[in-house]
Amino acid sequence: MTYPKIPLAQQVIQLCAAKGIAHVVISPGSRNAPLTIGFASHPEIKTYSIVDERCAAFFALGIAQELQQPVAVVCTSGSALLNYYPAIAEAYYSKIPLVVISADRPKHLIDVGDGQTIRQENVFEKHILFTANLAQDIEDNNERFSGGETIPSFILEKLLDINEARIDENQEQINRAINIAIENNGPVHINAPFAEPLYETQDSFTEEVTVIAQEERGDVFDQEPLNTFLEDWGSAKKRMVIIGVNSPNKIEQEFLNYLGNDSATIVFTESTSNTHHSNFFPGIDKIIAPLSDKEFTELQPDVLLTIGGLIVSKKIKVFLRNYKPKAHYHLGEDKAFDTFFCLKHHFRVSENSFFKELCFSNTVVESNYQKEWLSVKKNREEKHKGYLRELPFSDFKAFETILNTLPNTIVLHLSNSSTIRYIQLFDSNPNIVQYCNRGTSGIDGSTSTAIGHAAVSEKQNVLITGDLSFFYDSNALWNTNIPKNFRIIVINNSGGGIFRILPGDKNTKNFETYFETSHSLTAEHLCKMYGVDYSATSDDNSLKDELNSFFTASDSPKLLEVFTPRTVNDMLLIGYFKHLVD
Ligand SMILES: Cc1ncc(C[n+]2csc(CCOP(=O)(O)OP(=O)(O)O)c2C)c(N)n1
Repeated sequence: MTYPKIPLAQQVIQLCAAKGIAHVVISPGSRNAPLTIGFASHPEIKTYSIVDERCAAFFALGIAQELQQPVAVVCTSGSALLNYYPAIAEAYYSKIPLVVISADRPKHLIDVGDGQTIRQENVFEKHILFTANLAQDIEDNNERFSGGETIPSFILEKLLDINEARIDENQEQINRAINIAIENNGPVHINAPFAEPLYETQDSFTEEVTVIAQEERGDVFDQEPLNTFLEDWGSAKKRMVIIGVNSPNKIEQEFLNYLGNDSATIVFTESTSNTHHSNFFPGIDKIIAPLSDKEFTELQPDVLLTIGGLIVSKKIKVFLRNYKPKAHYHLGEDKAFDTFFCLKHHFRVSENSFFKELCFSNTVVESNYQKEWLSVKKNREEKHKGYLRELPFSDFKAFETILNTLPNTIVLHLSNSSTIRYIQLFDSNPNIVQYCNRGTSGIDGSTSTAIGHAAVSEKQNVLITGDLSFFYDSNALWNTNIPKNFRIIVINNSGGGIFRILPGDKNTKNFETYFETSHSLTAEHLCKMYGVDYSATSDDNSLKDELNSFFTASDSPKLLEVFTPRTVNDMLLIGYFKHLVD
């Protein structure tokens, strides 16, 4: 084994391993050499090398998303670290334990004209759960204190005392950072200053570390809010549940069935909720987009329970802000958002233990709420099928064809923004788990996240992405860890199709230049450069042909580029929403 001599680097590496960090994504640099050398040598840690830090951090996020474990990223000093920011913000809002470790210069070398140096301490302040600004080991600091000269013994003794205290403090800070990432599901930053020499190694760790255990979170119910909830819920004839981003199998099916079989309850689900029941209402926009004021009043719930992470549908947010329920409760162990400005209480407990309490309470009421809206749902389904039967080739049609062809066994990744919105209009296949970076809804890391997820997944992973999102994150393909069975489908509508769909004005001056950013790029050359099999299609029949063999085993990952008509797509979608009420 080859481990760094620098005690602080030894502490960081050993504590990461002891806390179960088994995957570390490293970007190249010199200041981080002590960490790189040690992590790469550690028998319990798998390391990945990715040059672009933005991609590296999203790749790590994908690993953490699949394994539900903390994953670390390691980079050098300077702007390298700032490139982690998009993924840190995504991890912050999507509640993913990302442990960011940056190497830094010693404090006295900051802002004195040294290269590759910025102010790294607390640099992610607004979107980080905790920052451990570590102190440099004094023993290691021959740059400042010895400068090649012998230090008088009385000074050396003092320095060693200070050093002892620093080592303890560093240890406490590293423990705390990793514990917080695990306990609270989110990003943390460990900033570690190292002085030269950076590359000196030894065969084993000599620095002893103390592991501080993280707190186990128990499900503790506050009886009073639970009683209030049961009263609100029990007396409501119109109960609404919305399930946002949620990991598969998190909520026991028994409880989902309980909700699905309650005649007073409507459960709206998004495709990223990964929850299913025949009485649920997937495709929120399909149900509510065409509603009149009178119908909105009929749909307005007495009580609302939200579960899981962020909600994609803008329409439901507008609806519930205008037609507020009497009370909104949120359920889940992580942070709650007051999305509808009427949040009454957040049950910070696991969904399953909450539903156990609910199922034991007798809250059955007579209600037609679900029945009436199920008939609206049925009607919309028929209209949906009729419209798609006649639909010319377009984004919408391509999504239908692709969704009908996806194998049952895959994990599906979706980019922002119209991709995830189109997908929501279709019923999800219950066998297919779906993910999308909805924390910040960025177009900057979808491919990297999907590849990270795929790298540790036993299943085949498929990404469906828009063209801007794909080209934005094309460095994601600069990665030697892409599984051969990984598949990318680029819906290339020659620009940001979402801007034609959003209620902005397409006649705005320079719409195509500054909003849609239309282009004629194709993914072909990138595929050639990165060794990805490439094929393209621009009509429904050839799309079906391509999809026939697209998912079967291959020697390289594959990308299918689907060209759709830029100026027609939006008209067809607008026509769809009109057709739903005709
Ligand atoms: C990093 C970042 N920059 C800008 C945006 C704003 N934005 C949202 S969607 C979008 C266009 C996406 O275009 P594309 O990937 O081609 O998908 P389409 O809308 O055509 O399906 C942009 C620029 C964003 N979400 N994230």
